[in-house]
Amino acid sequence: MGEIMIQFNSTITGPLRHVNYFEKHIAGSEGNVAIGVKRLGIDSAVLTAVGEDEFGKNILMILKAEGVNTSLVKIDDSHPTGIYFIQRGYPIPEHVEVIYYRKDSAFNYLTEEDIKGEFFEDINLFHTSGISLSLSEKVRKACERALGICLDNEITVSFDTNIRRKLLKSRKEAIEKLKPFLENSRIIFTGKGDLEFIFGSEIENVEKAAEKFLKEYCKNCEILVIKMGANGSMAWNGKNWYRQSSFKVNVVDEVGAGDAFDAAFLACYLKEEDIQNCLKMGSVAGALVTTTRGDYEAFPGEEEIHAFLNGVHGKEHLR
Ligand code: KDG
Repeated sequence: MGEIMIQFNSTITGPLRHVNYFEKHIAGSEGNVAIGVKRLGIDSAVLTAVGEDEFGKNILMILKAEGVNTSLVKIDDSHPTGIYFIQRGYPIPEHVEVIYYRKDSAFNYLTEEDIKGEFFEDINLFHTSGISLSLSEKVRKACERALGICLDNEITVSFDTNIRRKLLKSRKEAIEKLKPFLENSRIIFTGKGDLEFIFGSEIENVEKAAEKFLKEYCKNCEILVIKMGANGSMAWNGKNWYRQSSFKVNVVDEVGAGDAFDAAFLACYLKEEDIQNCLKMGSVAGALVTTTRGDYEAFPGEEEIHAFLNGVHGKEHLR
């Protein structure tokens, strides 16, 4: 469950006022996850809303082409599809900035009443993220209703903290809004930056911080995954910590890497593979999607994962 938007990805570096050409993609964290798991053979559906407009049609067209079930997508004739821009290398070189135009978008008007019990029949896992909880009050309540239905039906809830500083003003606000999902999710993905935001201070020992996070906020969590970009990833299953290095690739666009990681990890989890392998697949997918512009385009299927691991980006390129 989450917002899928149109992404206008700058083709050059510099301030947007001087950018004349953009690449158009569809993007949005939870939608990226739905596409990713489907590419790895797991059926998925997205619970979202788009406007009754060309961009909404674009999103539906791509989701359908990817084989993602779109029957739960609400088409809103009063609000537009959300959009955002990616500005590159300015004002911080090597850095991308995400600029949203989504305040009044269709997804923000999704309500509790839109979330029906029957949407959750026959599903094994529900995934959303902190982005959805940071948008409108309406949509946050809709997410909480979805959570309630999942808990009543013993559906595994997976949650990525996905803290977006442009959407959350303070640590207090983040904790308040994320709390129900932190408390009730069985699988939680987070990152060092998100933990720093939640604790309000810099973290030196990620393991210790993660254990504190589990103890203070995540009482039903069975698997905690910490993504650390180029510094690898780690996962805790209640007994042990597992670690995975990241794969070195030429990064073109890092936006979407975390979602690719989640998708590949979840696909492996749903196939009951061991946690170490889930981390490894997450790392491959996370690395691969950074090699092209757009969030999900380079997300691998099984075949591409094997090709990647056997090919030039193999073991010798492990950091
Ligand atoms: O994870 C990638 C997303 O952050 C990006 O596609 C935009 O979903 C997005 C958001 O809300 O920031």
